[in-house]
Amino acid sequence: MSMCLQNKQNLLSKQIDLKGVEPVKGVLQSYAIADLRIPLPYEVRLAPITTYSIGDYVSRTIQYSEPYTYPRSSDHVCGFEDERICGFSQDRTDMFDWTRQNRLTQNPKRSPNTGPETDRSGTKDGYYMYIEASRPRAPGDKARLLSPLFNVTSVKGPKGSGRVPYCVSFYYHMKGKHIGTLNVLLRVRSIAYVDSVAWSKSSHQGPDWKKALFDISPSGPFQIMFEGIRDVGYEGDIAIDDVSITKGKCKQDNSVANSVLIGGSAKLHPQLLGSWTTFALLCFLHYR
Ligand SMILES: [Ca+2]
Ligand SMILES: [Ca+2]
Repeated sequence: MSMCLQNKQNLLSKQIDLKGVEPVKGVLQSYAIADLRIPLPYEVRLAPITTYSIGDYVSRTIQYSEPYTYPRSSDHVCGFEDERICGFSQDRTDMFDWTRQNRLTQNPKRSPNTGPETDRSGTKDGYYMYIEASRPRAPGDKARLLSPLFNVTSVKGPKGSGRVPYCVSFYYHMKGKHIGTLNVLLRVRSIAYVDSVAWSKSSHQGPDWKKALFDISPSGPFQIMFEGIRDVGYEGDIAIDDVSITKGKCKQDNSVANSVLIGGSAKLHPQLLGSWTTFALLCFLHYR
């Protein structure tokens, strides 16, 4: 088994010694690489070496994601004002991406019958995230936006219950005759991950930003995922803003209006996403 790592600066080739152990199809094998430099992207090529020859390689591009937490652990409100969007990330297994924009960057030819005029704060330069329903989108197309990972494994709930409730709060804008569905999913990570729908809304919800507020009780490290699903037509833009994910049950007056972060500059707090700093590479080995 050999492996090549390549970035623009250099090429690194290593032979992986399986120590006489036959790899088993479908079983995950891991191999740690210590001397990578971040944040360079690398192309990884993995090729089997048999007694006859070197086989075809499989190739993947890997990229380091910087650990990120909200500026203060007390508020956790993301208004998407910083281009790093508070550590949220686009899902790459869906059909399209959420777009970040404000009133100044809106397309002047956009349909007035769908999408918000401004972000939730009502300012021209305030940003929001949205899905654009115009071409080339097709009915059923999905775009997913993932929150940072909340690593709750080491936290004990009240009276040792093991589950810590979290309050999820955000604003949504769903205006238009072709509005599809906005799902909020709870993704709990263990060896694989399990997604469950925690909140869902479909069809036209009026011309204004509306607030969603609900509790979740994740059983382990989790992410919140916003899934926009496009319906049959172009008047179906769905937008979100001011997302807050805080420990503890939701309070009636849990308004994020007073604690919106403008700018959202962040300092690194390694304890929340410490696992992301481990630059381990996992490859499935493909044998013929
Ligand atoms: Ca905003
Ligand atoms: Ca996507």
